[in-house]
Amino acid sequence: MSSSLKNLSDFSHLTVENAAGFRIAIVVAQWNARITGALLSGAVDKLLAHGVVEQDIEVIPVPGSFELISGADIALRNDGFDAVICLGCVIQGETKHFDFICNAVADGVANVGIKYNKPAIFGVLTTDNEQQALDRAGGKHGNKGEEAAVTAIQMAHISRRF
Ligand code: RBF
Repeated sequence: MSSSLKNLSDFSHLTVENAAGFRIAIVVAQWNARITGALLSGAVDKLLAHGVVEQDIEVIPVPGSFELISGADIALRNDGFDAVICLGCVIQGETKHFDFICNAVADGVANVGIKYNKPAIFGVLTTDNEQQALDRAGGKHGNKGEEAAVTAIQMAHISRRF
């Protein structure tokens, strides 16, 4: 399993350029709020550490991960952001909701990025249980929010360059 080999907060294989001047939207789901709150903290701290100023980070809370799709669309349609980061946590339950939500959000976020020609980052944990999510929200496997922030910075640089 890749997560046992790779810590989500280990960026030693990457060169991350300064991100001063970038405007980043973060859409964050309120389901599993303890976990998505930790993802949000990780993402914001990472953006600040790489030079994004607080005023250039817009946090947009949405009810659940399914709404990350329309939240990302709302963020990018006004052309004010260099990237949108989508943060959520979907935990396997007793019904088929897990599969429907995960597939819809992955496809939806990708399609929003293509629609607006801007980076749309998938920072969504999809786990079997809460402990696996906690392990990836600042626990022993790092923080998916940090990984999403670093990905947003890298993709925003690439987007500006070409
Ligand atoms: N949203 C999440 O972000 N994570 C979840 O684990 C999650 N599980 C759900 C399970 C059920 C049975 C339902 C009905 C909704 C769930 N949602 C979850 C909310 C979903 O993303 C969305 O907000 C609602 O379905 C309304 O569109």
